[in-house]
Amino acid sequence: MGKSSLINRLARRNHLARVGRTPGKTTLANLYRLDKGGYFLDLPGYGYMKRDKATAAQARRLATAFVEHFPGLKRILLMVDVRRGVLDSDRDALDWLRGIGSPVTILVSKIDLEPRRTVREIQAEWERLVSETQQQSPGPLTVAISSRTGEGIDTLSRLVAQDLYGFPNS
Ligand SMILES: Nc1nc2c(ncn2[C@@H]2O[C@H](COP(=O)(O)OP(=O)(O)O)[C@@H](O)[C@H]2O)c(=O)[nH]1
Ligand SMILES: [Mg+2]
Repeated sequence: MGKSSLINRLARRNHLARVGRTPGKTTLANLYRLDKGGYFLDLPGYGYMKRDKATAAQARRLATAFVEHFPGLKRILLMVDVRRGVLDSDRDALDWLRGIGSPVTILVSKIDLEPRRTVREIQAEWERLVSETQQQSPGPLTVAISSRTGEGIDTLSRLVAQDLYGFPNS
């Protein structure tokens, strides 16, 4: 999906998070403590990955435990691959995440792999979907990013700083 690559970009480090050859294989949660305070939590994905049902259910339980009991959760970033479009499992996840009450922002990832127009279309589709039940959300509903080219990383970086420290200082 590109979560580890994004974390390395945000942290300006090359090997902080391990980038996998088989995306979406990690079933562990990774917690990053930020220098200026606060945490960035990397949770495994859901649905489409190549793994058995039991493991998928376990990943979901792990995510649920963190997300529902983490105090002061400022924002949920849901990363989706621009090449995949919107899947049923994405809608399910969105339904679940909405119930948590923190603002949800979709990170449309790997945008270097698609033409600009396709990226805009996919992003608009996500924008519509999220706005259905989240009209008055602080911050953007979607951010298009590429950890390869760096596009969108500053925007996201500022959003995280805004959420955690109240001003975009990173
Ligand atoms: N083209 C492209 N590939 C990416 C991007 N981000 C990650 N990848 C690749 O996708 C694969 C999985 O990346 P990783 O960061 O480990 O994803 P994770 O499993 O979600 O943590 C690796 O081969 C990365 O090089 C991106 O923005 N563009
Ligand atoms: Mg990873």
